[in-house]
Amino acid sequence: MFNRVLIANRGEIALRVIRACKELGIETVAIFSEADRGSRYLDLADEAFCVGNPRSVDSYLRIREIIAAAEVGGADAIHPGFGFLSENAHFNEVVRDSNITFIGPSPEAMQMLGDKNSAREIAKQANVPVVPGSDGLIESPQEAIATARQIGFPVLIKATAGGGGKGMRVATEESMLENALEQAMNEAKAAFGNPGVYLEKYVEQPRHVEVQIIADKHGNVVHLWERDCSTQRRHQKLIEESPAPTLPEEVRKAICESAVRLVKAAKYYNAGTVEFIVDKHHNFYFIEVNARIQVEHPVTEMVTGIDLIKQQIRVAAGEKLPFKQKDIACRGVAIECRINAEDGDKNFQPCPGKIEEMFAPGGFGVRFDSHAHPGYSVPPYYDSMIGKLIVHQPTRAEAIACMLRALAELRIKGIKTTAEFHKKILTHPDWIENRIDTKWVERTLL
Ligand code: MV4
Repeated sequence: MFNRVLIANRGEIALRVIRACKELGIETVAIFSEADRGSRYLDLADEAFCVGNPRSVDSYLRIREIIAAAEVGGADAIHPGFGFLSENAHFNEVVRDSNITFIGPSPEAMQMLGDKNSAREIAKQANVPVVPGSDGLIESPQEAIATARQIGFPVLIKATAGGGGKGMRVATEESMLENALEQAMNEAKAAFGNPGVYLEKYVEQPRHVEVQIIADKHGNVVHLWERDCSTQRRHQKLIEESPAPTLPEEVRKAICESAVRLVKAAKYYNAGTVEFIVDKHHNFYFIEVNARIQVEHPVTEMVTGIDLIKQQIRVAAGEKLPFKQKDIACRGVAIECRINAEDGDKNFQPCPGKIEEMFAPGGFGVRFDSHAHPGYSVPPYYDSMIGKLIVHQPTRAEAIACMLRALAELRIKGIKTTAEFHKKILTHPDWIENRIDTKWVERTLL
């Protein structure tokens, strides 16, 4: 096992990883930017290094500075958290070349799955359903037209270097296609340095279902069931829950088994997520793989009773998974609300600033993962998530009631948060009765 882990991240997830390390008896090295200097969670680490100025490019994205902190701090492993460098295959490789263990997949697996077209090819080989579309990258407008005629409109042009909704373009009819293709390729080249695009049939009103997996370095792969993340706005998830409330049992089994097949085919190790979209007939299609731990991992932890961060660290250290698929139960229902420093009444505009007063909810079945505290100043430079409120209850109805109770207890004074917006969602009949899709928030509440 590792002696000392450097956490190449900040905020809530840095705190979450420090906690897991402490329980494993591992020392921790934190990094911080000038904007996070003095943040109280840094005190929980054994050592902390400043890696630069407030803007991410000047601190949390500085590979050389982070490696130097790991070397000076004597870290034998680096946990990347999510965001920042967590899915940067070059960073992953530099860490390996510095004889430090990256707590994540191999750079090769990360590279392969980070390219959405090659991930799609692996899915096909593994007999995992993909959305009908082009056979590989689009080489010409003629090819795009031929493919679109075959699968029918509307179609979606996706950047192979994109992901998470970046670099997508819909074409609803043939006359739009050539322009859309050119724009998509130019955008992809400018944003990602890679103009490659592929085509898919546009699936209307899908739900977003993702399967949590964990794989060790000995070829063992298990799934930890699925999460529904359909409640989102502009590709920013607001609420996640497990299990997915609308999946028939046989579909659920098939989607989870598909995720395991894909991960095995990619020779992937680490925790990871396989994303699918599910149409109204419960057909599911592979979309992409997230080769990192995700924000919403706690809902899976609650229903399975497995600490994903501890397990992720153990597999990175070469340990075998201590459980088999049949040992992984899914008990009850867990829901997570992301608490962001944003104004839900003003187009989710970020609201950085000082938290004057704060009371964190608690009680039976309630978990609040947050680095925020009274007197903490939310800096304006980073993602505005300041906490995650997670509940776990026997049934979905009880989980909703528990979340509303916990949201009412949560008090944050001095800045606006998304807590009020969550109350609107959780009391809406469409949400309660599962009549939603990935565009529901925008259609109904904005
Ligand atoms: C799609 C789709 C419809 N049809 N692909 C958006 C993020 C990226 N992971 C893939 N995304 C989508 N791909 C086809 N062929 C709709 C979306 C999509 C979406 C997916 C998951 C969660 C939220 C979403 C919001 C809008 C669109």
